[in-house]
Amino acid sequence: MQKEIIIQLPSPAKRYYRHGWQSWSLTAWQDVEQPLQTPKPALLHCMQYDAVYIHEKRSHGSWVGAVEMQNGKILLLGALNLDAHVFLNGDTLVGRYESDGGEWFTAEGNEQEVFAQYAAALAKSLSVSETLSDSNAPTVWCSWYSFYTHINEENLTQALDNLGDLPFDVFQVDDGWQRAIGDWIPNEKFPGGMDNLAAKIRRTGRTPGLWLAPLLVVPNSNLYRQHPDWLLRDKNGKLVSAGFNWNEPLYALDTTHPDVLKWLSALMRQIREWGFDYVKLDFLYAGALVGKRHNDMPREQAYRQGLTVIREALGDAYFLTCGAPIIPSLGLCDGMRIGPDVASHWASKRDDLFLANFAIPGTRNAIRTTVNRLWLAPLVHTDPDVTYFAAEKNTLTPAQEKMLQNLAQICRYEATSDKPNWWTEDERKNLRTFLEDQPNIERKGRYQFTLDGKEIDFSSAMPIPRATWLQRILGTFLGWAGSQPFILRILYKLSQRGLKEKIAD
Ligand code: 9PG
Repeated sequence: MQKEIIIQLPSPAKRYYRHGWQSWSLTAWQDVEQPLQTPKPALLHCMQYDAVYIHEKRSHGSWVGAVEMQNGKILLLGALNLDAHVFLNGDTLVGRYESDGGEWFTAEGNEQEVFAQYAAALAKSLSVSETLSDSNAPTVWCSWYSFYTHINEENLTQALDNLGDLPFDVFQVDDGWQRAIGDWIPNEKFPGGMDNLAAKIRRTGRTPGLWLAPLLVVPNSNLYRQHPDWLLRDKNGKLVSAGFNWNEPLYALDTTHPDVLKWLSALMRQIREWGFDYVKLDFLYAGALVGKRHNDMPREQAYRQGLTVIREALGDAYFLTCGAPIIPSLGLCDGMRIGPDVASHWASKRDDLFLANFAIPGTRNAIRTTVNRLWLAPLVHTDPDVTYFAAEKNTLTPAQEKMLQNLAQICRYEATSDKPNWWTEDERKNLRTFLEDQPNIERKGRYQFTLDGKEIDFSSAMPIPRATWLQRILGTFLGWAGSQPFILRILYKLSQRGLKEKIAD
């Protein structure tokens, strides 16, 4: 048990490996001479990064940090327990637990080796089963990136039928079926009920999958009105913000409240009873925000306690975590999203230069963080998010689409969200080959691999663009605007208009 550890670097630091807090948070090797700017907007800090350390000026990251030194070697410092952070402080690496303290792991040497050793140590301390790493994740068709929330019984049934005999194990219904965030009952677009839809999916030979964000609550829900005492509050009794999405402010459940745990357990059993055997639980970071809990304990321990109850209630369902604090989820889930969302575009000037935010949906952001987290593979199925096959429906170049597909094969987690009627005959064929092939993968370097002997290089997705001072000034204004709920509401309305065209057949 050690609250703080300080390690002298044997050789000066060149690059620092910063590890993001939750699925979407930036994870990358950064040049120590070029500190990162604070990402914007502030209203979304708590849903993309760990807000506690958002203004930290030193290079830093969650649970683990590594330094590439002048002598070419890697020095890694990693926590083996929860609620820990690592900082690069001049010529030392500093690790600190937020609460009582815990165990530390250090290793020096070859990059692949030190990360593998850390993963092995984590497997022990978090009791991760060893069988996971040898198995493939199921192949998934997911509704999000083509329908967004505009799903209903008819269009999903249509998509299901149109998949034909493509080898997808899972048909996963994403966001849009629920009455409200907090009220996990089907809305008016699903008059037949979720059990009915699950049965329909099952009849096609696929496993029914469902999305929920069970730790979030919006003011517009019955849960919020009925159980104000279940919500996470700060020491002054004020509700803790869990961000802003779906045009609504978000709040979090207190997973140390016994009634919340009972409710979570009942909810998970309900989903299983409906017939869903693949469950994607999203926005899970909400359970690990700073607050004063019913049962006082460190925030990530509170989260892990909640997740333990969820895991138990889910039984043998496949459990995918998303928007999830990484280390506190290990050993309790089958799969984990290890990067931000992909998007139909490669990168965005607004997000890269004005907002300095690399956790926002975008294909380059997704590839960057996912590749830098591949060392997690022995501990969980690593989900890089979906791949695109319908070239007409996105602005990615063929090479960028291919890079994403190669990454999915390296992760052995293959999914798409394209509407089946978007594919040309050739694209359908490519998708089939992608799902059926199991290429032989070798890692050649930090960003280099071979797939069946063919060289793949992810280097072009790695740079972290830097803004000019003018862009920074404009960014300050944009960041302010992005933190005003009324401006976000206007942007939401506009995006909904553009969406109609994007999701059209
Ligand atoms: C459904 C989606 C999909 C998707 C999830 C998650 O504001 N944000 O930073 C932000 C990031 C990701 C996100 C939503 C908002 O998407 O990753 O696959 O399930 O929710 O709403």
